[in-house]
Amino acid sequence: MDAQLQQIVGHFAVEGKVTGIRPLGNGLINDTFLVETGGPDNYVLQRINQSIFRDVDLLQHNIDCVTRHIRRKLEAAGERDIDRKVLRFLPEKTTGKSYWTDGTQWWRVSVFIRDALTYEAVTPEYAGYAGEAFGRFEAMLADLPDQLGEPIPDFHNMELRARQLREAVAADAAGRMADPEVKALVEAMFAREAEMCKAERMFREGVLPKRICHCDTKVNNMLFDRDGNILCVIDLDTVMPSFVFSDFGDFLRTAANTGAEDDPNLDNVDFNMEIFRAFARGYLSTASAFLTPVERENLPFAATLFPYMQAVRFLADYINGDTYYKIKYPEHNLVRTRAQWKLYEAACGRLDEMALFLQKESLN
Ligand code: GN1
Ligand code: MG
Repeated sequence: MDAQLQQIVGHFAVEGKVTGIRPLGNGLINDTFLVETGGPDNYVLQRINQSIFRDVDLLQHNIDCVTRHIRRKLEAAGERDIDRKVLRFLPEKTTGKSYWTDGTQWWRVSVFIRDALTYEAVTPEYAGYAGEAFGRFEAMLADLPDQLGEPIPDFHNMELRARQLREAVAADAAGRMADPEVKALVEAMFAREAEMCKAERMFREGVLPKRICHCDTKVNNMLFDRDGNILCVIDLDTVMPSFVFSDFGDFLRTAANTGAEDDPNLDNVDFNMEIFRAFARGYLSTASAFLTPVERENLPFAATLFPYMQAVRFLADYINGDTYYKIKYPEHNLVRTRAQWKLYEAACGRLDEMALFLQKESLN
């Protein structure tokens, strides 16, 4: 067992003797470990990527407010087994804060939720449960009394993401613009830019609200019980005010993709309408109460926006020389870009079908 990690865990009030610490999950940003103990609970230790989350105080403030609020709601609703339905972060022993830092690295510990399963892909049935869960998550946070900040400013702002791509192209820090494929992808992205930035325009016009959203609704950020019900939504780093498109679109970006996010074989990548229908139906069952007509009408747009935004972000990172996402091989961000672009085009081809489905659902 890594002695340094063990010492870091020692700053938190874990119960029981630590018997093992090993890597957990496959997030692209933070480093995550499972801490095994002889006590009643195991724990999750995370090193927060501070080059991305620059204001850890603000980040943890958001997470503390959100978990506290959800816990209260679950208690008020008379839920049982609450510790499996919302994350619980341990206080650091001397400061009482939900993180510990030595000034160069930032760490936090949460209770590992027992008997929970994670998936990289879901069935339509599970997608339906996920839709309900995200609608409920947004509904529960609608009356959050605290003010949340943006741990990554303008995180899902498409105008910003397009600007960052433009800056990456101009700087060409890794000399990758010489590749004609990269150039063609950049051009294809800019040709769709105006259309894909419509949410920001609607927001400025006052016709689209922001609500507190999760903003990283990948399939693997959800914990399921053995029956496929969602226990809990994890990875709360990006919870912040955003358009509902964020949660709707980003879930489908991973769940409705018939291939992997970084699938090297583009024949595997397509937009699965069965997953769309199941997820949308589940989401509407809990979100209909608060969605405005503009939000609802644009849910199909959201399903195209997120593969587009992710393609823009992966390509910008590739052009910048891979400074943001963890990569496993030199072309990884380009391979990811191709797969997300293919998914974007597939989702665009289904826009009418998605709209029709949602219209029919609203009549039911
Ligand atoms: C990152 O941390 P992780 O792997 O759950 C990223 C998301 C991207 C995702 C792509 C803070 O999420 O926005 O959609 O990778 N998170 C951040 O897989 O940038
Ligand atoms: Mg994650």
